[in-house]
Amino acid sequence: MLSRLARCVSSACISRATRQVVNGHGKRRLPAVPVVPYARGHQTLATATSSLPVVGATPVVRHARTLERERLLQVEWEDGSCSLYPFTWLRDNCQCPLCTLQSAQARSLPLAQLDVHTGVDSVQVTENNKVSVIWPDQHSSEFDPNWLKKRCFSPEARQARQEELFLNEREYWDSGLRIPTANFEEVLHDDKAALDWLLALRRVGIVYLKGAPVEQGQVARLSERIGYLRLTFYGHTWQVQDKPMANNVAYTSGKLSLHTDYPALHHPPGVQFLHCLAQAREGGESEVVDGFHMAELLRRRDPEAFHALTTLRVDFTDTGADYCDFCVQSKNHIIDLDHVGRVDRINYNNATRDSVLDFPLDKVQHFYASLKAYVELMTQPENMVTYSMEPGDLVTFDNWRLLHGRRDYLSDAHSRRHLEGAYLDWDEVMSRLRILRKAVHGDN
Ligand code: OGA
Ligand code: NM2
Ligand code: ZN
Ligand code: ZN
Repeated sequence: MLSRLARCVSSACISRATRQVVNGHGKRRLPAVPVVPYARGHQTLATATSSLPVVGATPVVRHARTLERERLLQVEWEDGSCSLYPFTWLRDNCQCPLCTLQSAQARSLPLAQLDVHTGVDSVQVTENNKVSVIWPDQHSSEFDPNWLKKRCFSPEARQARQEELFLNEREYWDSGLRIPTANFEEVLHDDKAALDWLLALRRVGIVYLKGAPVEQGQVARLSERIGYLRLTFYGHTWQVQDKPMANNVAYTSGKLSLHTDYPALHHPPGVQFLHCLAQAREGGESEVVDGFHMAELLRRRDPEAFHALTTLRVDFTDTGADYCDFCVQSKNHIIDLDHVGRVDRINYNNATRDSVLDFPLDKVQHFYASLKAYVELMTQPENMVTYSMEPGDLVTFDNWRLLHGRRDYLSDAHSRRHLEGAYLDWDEVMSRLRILRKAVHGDN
């Protein structure tokens, strides 16, 4: 029985996309993350976005049968591979109008009505290539082969499916990055251009848009292309200018060292837009670095520093008034890891890092040394990309991944530097990306 399962699992559902991450022994390994050999300057989006999902033909079911003892349905596909599906899962996901509210594509079957020990009365492959299941209470379900194949439980199929949903594979970069660049109006009006923009934003972490009208309101227009923007205490959109009695270091003409925005929130904005309306006569250049890449370098070169920054929770604080008055406190790791240990989010703004430091005395010195090691890595010229925004340029970037900064600038009555900014969250951006992918490439 074990060998039968093993045979089935190992041959099942290894799609083209996942084949490359399965080595000769059938063992999974994490895909290597390449540092892209970019040359200086900008690059078009066409070269920044690569692999698109291949829309395959409908898979044909050769045979379907039950493995009674294991309570699994085994589907053998035309190409000889097979997939296994637990009875309980199949019953839970019956697609009939009684079990699913079709208009919402949502489950209407309550868990109370699910027998988690259910058997199956009979199984057959219908003339139109569907898998039909009759349950012990004579309820019947019909499963579409495409739908089933997509939900195959093999590790390879699951990995491919998760990558398709969440696009967590990133291209790491350093000072050689040519920032992917597109035209602002094209992204607003053309679905393919918008899709390429969001794919590059996800994969590379930064996309430059040129040709935006030089007037306020453009970051809001671009947010509407996605859905809606993220309101914070700094307003729906916010004006980065040298202001008297600035309520944030960003609103001065001073240098901003590399930072992510808003680590004072427990859920910092995922995506940031900055639109240049006026540049300074002198200074004001932008700097960006790939925080994920730098974190991986730190993990390899200084594991103890990496450990400190991923385990110590640092207090951040932000008090003042803008959209309304605020008194914000958070505790964040400088480097957040996900459940499998991949770098997930960087939370670091030296301006809002609190003087309240909530760790034992004997951890303080090591924390500072660790943070310094990370910051020194990212400020190396070989890791940083510098550019100067011109009026009409609009930069979009992953605020969970990139650290950004600006050089100090000359501020006087004749030349007032002015950027307008807005935040979005990744859930909304990924939602638009999936819809555009469907519109441009069709559903698969
Ligand atoms: C900010 C910021 C960049 C700039 O406002 O948080 O990073 O170039 N601004 O002024
Ligand atoms: N604003 C003020 O972490 C931060 O304080 C970033 C940036 C919105 C430009 C806030
Ligand atoms: Zn049903
Ligand atoms: Zn910022």
